[in-house]
Amino acid sequence: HELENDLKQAILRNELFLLYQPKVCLTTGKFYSAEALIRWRHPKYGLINPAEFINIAEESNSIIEMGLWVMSTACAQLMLWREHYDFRCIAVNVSSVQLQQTSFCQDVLAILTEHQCPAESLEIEQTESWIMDNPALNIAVLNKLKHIGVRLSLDDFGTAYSSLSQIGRLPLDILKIDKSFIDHCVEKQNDHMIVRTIIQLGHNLGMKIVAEGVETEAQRQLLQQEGCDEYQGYLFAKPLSVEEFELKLIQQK
Ligand code: G
Ligand code: G
Ligand code: NA
Ligand code: MN
Repeated sequence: HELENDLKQAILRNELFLLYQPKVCLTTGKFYSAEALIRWRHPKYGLINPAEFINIAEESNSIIEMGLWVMSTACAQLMLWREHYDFRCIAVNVSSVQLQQTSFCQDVLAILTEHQCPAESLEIEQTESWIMDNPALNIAVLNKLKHIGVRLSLDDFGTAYSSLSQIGRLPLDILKIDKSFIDHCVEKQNDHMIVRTIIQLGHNLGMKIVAEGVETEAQRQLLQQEGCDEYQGYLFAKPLSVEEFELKLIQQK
C-alpha cells in the first residue's frame, strides 16, 4: 500500500499536524480545554483526514509512533497555552492498538515528565469497543492509567457495545455523548430522553459529561438545561489551527 509506506515517513517529514477543538463549559460559556485532532498534509494528495489513514496506521503499526507524537505534541502545546492563558487541559484520541502496548503507561509517564505536564491535565479519549473486547485485561490498563493520574474519557458513548454491566466498573472521568444523539435531540423526544438519561447516568457514577457535535443554539440550550457539563461542536468552533485557537483564547481573556 502506497499510503502505508508514506505514513512511515510522515512524522520525520513533518507532514502531520494537530488541530484543536475547544471544549466549552456550559456554565460559563468559556473553554479551558480542547481535543487534539490529527491531520496529514500529504505531498501528493494534499490534506488527508484521520478517517482515511488511522486504519492503515493501525494495520501497519505506525499508529504507535504516531500516537506518541500526538501525545507529545499536544502536551507541549498545552504547556505553552497554560503559561499564557487561563487554559488547563488537553485531550488526545488513543487507538486501542496503542492502549494494548505493554509499554503504554511508561510511555505516557515519560511524555508527562518530558514536558513537566501535570497528569490531570492530560485526557485520554478511547472508545467502548476496545474495552469490551477484553474487559478484564483492558480495565487493568485503565486502572494503571488512573493511578498515574491522567483523565480517562469514553468517546462516542452509546454507539458501540454500551454495556451497562461494565460501565459502572470502568474508572472513567468523562463520558462523551455521541453526535448521533445530539443531532436530533431538539426535535425528537426520544433522543432528548436518551441525552437526559446519559447525563444522569454519568453524573450518578461521578463522571463529567461532554456533548459532541453541537451545531445549533437550541441544542446548546437543551444541554445546558439538562445539566451537561461541556460541549464541542461547530456552533462554538470547528477544529482550529494553533493560530486560530490562540485568537479564540485572546478573545475570551
Ligand atoms: O477530526 P475528525 O472528525 O476528522 O476525526 C475523525 C476520526 O479520527 C475521529 O474518530 C477521531 O477520534 C479520530 N482521530 C482524530 N485524531 C486522532 C488521533 O490523533 N489519533 C487517533 N487514534 N484517532 C484520531
Ligand atoms: O470520534 P471523535 O468524536 O473523536 O471525532 C470527532 C470528529 O467530529 C472530528 O473529526 C471533528 O472534526 C468532528 N466534529 C466536531 N464537531 C463537529 C460538529 O459540530 N459537526 C460535525 N459534523 N462534525 C464535528
Ligand atoms: Na475523540
Ligand atoms: Mn467522539
